[in-house]
Amino acid sequence: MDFSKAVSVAKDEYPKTVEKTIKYGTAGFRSKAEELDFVMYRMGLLASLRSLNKKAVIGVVITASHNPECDNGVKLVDPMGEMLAQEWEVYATDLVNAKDEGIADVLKNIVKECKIDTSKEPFIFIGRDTRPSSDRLRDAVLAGANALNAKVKDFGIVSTPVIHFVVTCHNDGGKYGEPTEDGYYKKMTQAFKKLRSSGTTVGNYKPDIYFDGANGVGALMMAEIAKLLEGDMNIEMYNTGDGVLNHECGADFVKVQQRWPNNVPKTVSKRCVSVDGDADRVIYSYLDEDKRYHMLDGDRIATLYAGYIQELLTVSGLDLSLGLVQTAYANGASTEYINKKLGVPVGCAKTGVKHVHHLALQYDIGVYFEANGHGTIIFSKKGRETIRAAANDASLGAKQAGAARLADVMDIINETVGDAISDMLLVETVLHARGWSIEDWKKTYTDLPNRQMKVSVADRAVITTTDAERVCVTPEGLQETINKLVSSYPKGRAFVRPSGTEDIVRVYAEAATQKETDELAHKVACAVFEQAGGVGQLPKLPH
Ligand code: G16
Repeated sequence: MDFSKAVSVAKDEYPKTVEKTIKYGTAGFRSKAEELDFVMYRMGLLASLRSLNKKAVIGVVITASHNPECDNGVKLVDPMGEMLAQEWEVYATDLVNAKDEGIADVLKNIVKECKIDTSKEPFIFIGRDTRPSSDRLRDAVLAGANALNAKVKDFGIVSTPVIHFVVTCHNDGGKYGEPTEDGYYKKMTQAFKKLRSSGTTVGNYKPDIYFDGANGVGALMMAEIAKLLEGDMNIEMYNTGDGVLNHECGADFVKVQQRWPNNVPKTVSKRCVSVDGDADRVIYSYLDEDKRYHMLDGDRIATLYAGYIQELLTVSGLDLSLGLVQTAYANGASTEYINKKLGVPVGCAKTGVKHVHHLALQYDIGVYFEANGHGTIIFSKKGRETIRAAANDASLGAKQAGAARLADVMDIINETVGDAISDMLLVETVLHARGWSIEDWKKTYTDLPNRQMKVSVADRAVITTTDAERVCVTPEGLQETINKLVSSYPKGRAFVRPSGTEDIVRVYAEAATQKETDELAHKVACAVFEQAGGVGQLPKLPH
């Protein structure tokens, strides 16, 4: 393959503008949008080679998800909807950090090491979020694809989960669904309607929600879904695009700030569903009679799902393993509830869907969720086949009905990746099946008070961790300080880790009361600031 065009376009149109080393993070490259043109161009090149390597369509999503509107980023999607394989993250990092004239050598090396047959035509699916910079950065990806003569299908402005879905559907010959945006809406809403055929208002459950679209693509997608669900759900939409993306609204805002999103009416007991900037995360909230804020995050969703699936497995009599995977951010109370009350095995992985997904693969039915609302359910081949066979076996009597419901759950859920809208539809399904209000759901267990903080440091790479990020290895002495602080708070727990999507260090703390939790989080944040090269002002005590 001749890479001279790739080099000349890089030099003339997409020259490298950043000297610092850039790393492939938790979910791809993410930075200020103005620093990313050359990165996107090179990801167009890389996605083309990956497509040849896998002899399949590869997805590219231009988004910085929950980050502020001025940021942007890129996520690469492997053939079966997985995140880009980790060995290719290394190639991505090499390619992005090469000098313009060094691109050809990196590309040649990838071709050689992966024994890529370059005689075929690469094929890429591309999608982007609503950020103003996304259009320009899409052109940069296209230029990279074009330099390697790739065929490209541009899906325009779509959520990240849609690209995961269409890539999977195309590569498996349509078994998973129709590889179009419409096919995505159709598959989920049809299964949803089937599961709720017994009527909309059941017990304490009412089919009314507020939807907080974070002023992003989730609002556009929900507008389509709402049309298809007319009569089944009453969805009132807020933060649909008039305001700034992710600003004082959306899943990350409500989760981290533990506050009701801006612009959404403060109606007591109403379920509010917040999604993030690329609609792959979801968080539920409500206000009680005293207008106190309550949040039901990824941990709550995971426990709701696991309990429901466990029940369906009992009804259907199917012998399939069920397990749940969380990260260090999971609330201690949720882990205890899963272990002790549900009796479902629970594992802990590093932050990032790629890590939790991997661990969930060991079960026939693996539920994985990050507390930030990013997660899904995956089914093994055996799990899928067993469920489908039982769902079609009339001789099973009542057991068949349980299996049929499990089969519908498989159709609602977007197995390819965490998907805010599909996750929401399954939450609504379970609440409906149980006749639960959001307060009923909240009563299942009591969260330990928790707090997240961000600390700016000169170089967040000085923080390294181990044990699924629960223990800090460097800088030396920081973990000892954290241990000492934690030991003086009943039910205390805290950890620190460098973010893989923002230029900050994240701090998480839990303790018996909110006041103590805030104090502990603040003390740990100050320790990070002092021992890991903090910049700017000392972190302030949260209120
Ligand atoms: C991405 C990843 C998530 C991760 C989040 C935060 O989410 O896909 O798995 O939890 O980043 O990562 P970090 O704490 O390293 O910044 P998204 O929704 O921003 O793409």
